[in-house]
Amino acid sequence: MTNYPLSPSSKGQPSPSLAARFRRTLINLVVGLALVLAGLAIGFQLAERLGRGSVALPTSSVDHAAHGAALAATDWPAAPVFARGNQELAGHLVEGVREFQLTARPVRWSILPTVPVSAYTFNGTVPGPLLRLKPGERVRIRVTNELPEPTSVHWHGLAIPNDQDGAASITQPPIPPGQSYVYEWTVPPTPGTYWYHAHYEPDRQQALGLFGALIIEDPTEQPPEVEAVLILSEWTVTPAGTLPAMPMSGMEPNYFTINGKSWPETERLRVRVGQRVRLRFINAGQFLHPMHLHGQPFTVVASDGHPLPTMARLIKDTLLVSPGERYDVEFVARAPGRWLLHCHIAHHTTNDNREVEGGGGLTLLVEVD
Ligand SMILES: [Cu+2]
Repeated sequence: MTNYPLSPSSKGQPSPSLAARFRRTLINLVVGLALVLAGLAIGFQLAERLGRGSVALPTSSVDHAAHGAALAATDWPAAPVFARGNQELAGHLVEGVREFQLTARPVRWSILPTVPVSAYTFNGTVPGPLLRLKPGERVRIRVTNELPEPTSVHWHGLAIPNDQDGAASITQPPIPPGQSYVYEWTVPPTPGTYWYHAHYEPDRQQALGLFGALIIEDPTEQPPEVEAVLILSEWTVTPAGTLPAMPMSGMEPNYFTINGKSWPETERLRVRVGQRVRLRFINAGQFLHPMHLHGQPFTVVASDGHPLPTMARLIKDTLLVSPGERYDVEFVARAPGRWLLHCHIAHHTTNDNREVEGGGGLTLLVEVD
């Protein structure tokens, strides 16, 4: 084993002169500075290689205590009790580009006349506006953030440029409160069912209602006589207020909504025998929902926006729609009656564990005559 000499002074040798000490300090400073510069250079090169060298992307600073705390914001503006989300937003054509305004803002939203929730909304409703776009058209979507926290918008399922993807802290800085951000892209040539949702802390913001449907129309198709876009989601409503994020244990959601309303406030589908019906399911929540139709099966015609070839089309009466998934199903109304469409996880067809007027939560009536 080698014994290295200790410092000169510990060996009883004379102390170095003032000039020598000054020289050594200077050398130490120069070496230290060189190491810092080398470290910075390597860091920048790495960032460059990862493709994020040019933009400073602030990351989200999460206050974990506030993240999951109940929201009982009684001072938020209240949407009318019977307001409906998922209403088509036409936008304005400006020099060949269709412009839309989406404003993220907090609202007291009624999922039932007696059950208001503290919601984060696009344009004041849950879900936000329905965007129906044409393949190949250019759109410019200004998102204004009136929330008390940052946000961003992801265009789920769309093959668009990476810098328009809306993943906060990954492809763009989060949009700070009080500011706007403009997305602009060309609608891909892939007709089908898509959606948009917040991509800044989606466990909170998406769960609180920041989502909406986005349909790319098919100009070549013969549309069905009846079509419904059905966005599924969940809420946890406690005496202390609305829980924004999924609790870590012990408590599942107690309210379930289709287009922001629980049964019996969900919409009614009115159909005549022989009419073709298309349902576009979008699961904007965090739970699985096996959706079941009474009285007849349906055909699954599209998966995540993409039409299925005839050989791949399943005929089902119960279809599992997982979080983030979309399925388009079609059927020709067979017989008159009051036919239920509901989730087959029975708990999801209750309102706070109670059945009301033959259902609850994810229940919807198809009235055929
Ligand atoms: Cu369910």
